[in-house]
Amino acid sequence: MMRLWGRKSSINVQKVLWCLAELGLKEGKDFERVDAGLHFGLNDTPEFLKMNPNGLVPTLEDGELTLWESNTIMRYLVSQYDKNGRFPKGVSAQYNSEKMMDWQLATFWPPLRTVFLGLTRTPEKDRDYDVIFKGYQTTNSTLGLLDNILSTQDYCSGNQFNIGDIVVALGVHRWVLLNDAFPEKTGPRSELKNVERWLKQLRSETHFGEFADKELNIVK
Ligand SMILES: N[C@@H](CCC(=O)N[C@@H](CS)C(=O)NCC(=O)O)C(=O)O
Repeated sequence: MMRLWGRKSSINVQKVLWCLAELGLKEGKDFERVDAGLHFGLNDTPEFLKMNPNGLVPTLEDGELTLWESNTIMRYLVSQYDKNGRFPKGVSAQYNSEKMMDWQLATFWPPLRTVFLGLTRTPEKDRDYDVIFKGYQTTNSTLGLLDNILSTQDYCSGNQFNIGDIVVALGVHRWVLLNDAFPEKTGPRSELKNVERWLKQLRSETHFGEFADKELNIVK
């Protein structure tokens, strides 16, 4: 059986779990999941490092294949397991989604990751609040671009839901939670009507609500 390594509180594991759910693959029946990372440990053992030398989750084992990098794992799952056409096919659908996945990794997430790590993983005495504030405000501007995209199409990946929406939505959800929990440290959060509409739509049409954090996981 396919095996996924990773704790449910990891945003990168959440991406994979949400994708599996959209594909109709069930934990315990179609794949098993092993809690790993943070207080669960395991990800620094020699056995784990043989599978993933980065010592990070998620890591997926499927038969002979071992994969790491959440976005790659999702691409693999869709290519192998989308038997019912949950995700759109065709060059333009695929690459409009790929574009958003690369944008999430390279542009959108890095400044927000600094905010997330600063506020939830760093002891108060070591925090750089200037960097945290700037990271959050940079993300506000970056998400203005997403809001514009969503003013002319239903999903960030195009007019159909795709895995690009999964990776971006989980990050946007953290952007909301960080401001809710630490408004005075992040500064104001931009009002983005189209982004709000899209998140609402994902909650009602997809498995988003099952995997997104209910609240920030704070470990310091
Ligand atoms: N680029 C990697 C990043 C993986 C990553 O940073 N994983 C974090 C959790 S989100 C991790 O394993 N942290 C160590 C831990 O949980 O112990 C991916 O997308 O899979």
